[in-house]
Amino acid sequence: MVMKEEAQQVFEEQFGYSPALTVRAPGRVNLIGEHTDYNDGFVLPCTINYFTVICGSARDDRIVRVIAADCDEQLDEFSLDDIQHHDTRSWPNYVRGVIRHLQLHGHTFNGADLVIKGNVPQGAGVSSSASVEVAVGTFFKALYDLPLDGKQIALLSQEAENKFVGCNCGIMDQLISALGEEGHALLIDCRSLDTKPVHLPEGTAVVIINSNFKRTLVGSEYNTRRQQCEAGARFFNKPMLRDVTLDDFDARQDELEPEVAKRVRHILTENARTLEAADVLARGDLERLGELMAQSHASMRDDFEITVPQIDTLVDIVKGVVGSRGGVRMTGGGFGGCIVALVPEALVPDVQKAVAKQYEAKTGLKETFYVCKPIRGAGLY
Ligand code: GAF
Repeated sequence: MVMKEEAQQVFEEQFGYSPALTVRAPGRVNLIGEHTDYNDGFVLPCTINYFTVICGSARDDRIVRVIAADCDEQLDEFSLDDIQHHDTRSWPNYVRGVIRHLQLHGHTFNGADLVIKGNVPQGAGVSSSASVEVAVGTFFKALYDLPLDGKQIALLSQEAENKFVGCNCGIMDQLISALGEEGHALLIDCRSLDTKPVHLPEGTAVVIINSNFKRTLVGSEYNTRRQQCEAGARFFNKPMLRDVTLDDFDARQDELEPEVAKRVRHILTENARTLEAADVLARGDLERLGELMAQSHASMRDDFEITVPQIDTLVDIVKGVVGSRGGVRMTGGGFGGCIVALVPEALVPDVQKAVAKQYEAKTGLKETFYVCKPIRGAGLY
């Protein structure tokens, strides 16, 4: 049974009637452009064929009932007139937060019954939470015909994550989940929110490998990195690091606090790499893309300091197989999680074999291996 039918079956069993509609929103993997989004910079993510499904129906009162099919079918029930932060469970806040922020933006609607189900790996840095948020926004838009486009749903979802859930993320994850295109990555200008689809070359596989290194530091370290980037922009007297050039940096880097200087260098060089990566990917130049991804990884390891040894080991193993025929780097917020590789499809079995043979032996951890395809962004399912 596919996920849509599984979600619908849970709905019928729990609520005793059939859902009116079903939506889905994908997770994502970022090909390059890490931690640049909250600096108003550039990112190049693509959606993955792992997603969150929501099926449900409107109610004629003010009650919302939500069942999380993957969390032992836990029920969260609340009134639209009193949406509070849930203090003992985390998943309800992604739903409550988006609904609250829809209200704060003036959208009016009645309650709903819904079931949420998903297969985006959780806690791996492939945006399972953003896909839930965007699915909730897309569901209420479809159910109540709300005047919202994908960009607005993404912005609302990010606002909910920042202000209701309490995580200070940028816009990348929600925007790609809402606007992704089948077979394409999306170059996103995180200042203007302009997007440009970049077709993935035929015969190229998007491989994601979860290191299964538990990400524990990610919340606090993410906020520290943000503060250091803000300090860097203030030093140059600019609104954002987007406004600082590499020439500005070269001229004054010695005056900066050394750790801040490294963070700034990562952001400035990563923005340049991301723009070039979009061009070379569009031309199908996997060799140059591979160089840029290697530089990005080194910059995350040495300047932004967000990789861990297990991730570096995984990247080295894959690079050893792929050589100049593709690219590999850590992806996502950092401190564990996943690596991403863009490689010719014919190389995938060799990559998988090398990782299976070497990663556990070197680190004591067993990887999880995914071969993904970019699917269209959030919508009716
Ligand atoms: C997390 C955040 F949610 C994104 O906004 C982005 O900053 C990313 O880390 C790092 O590139 O996924």
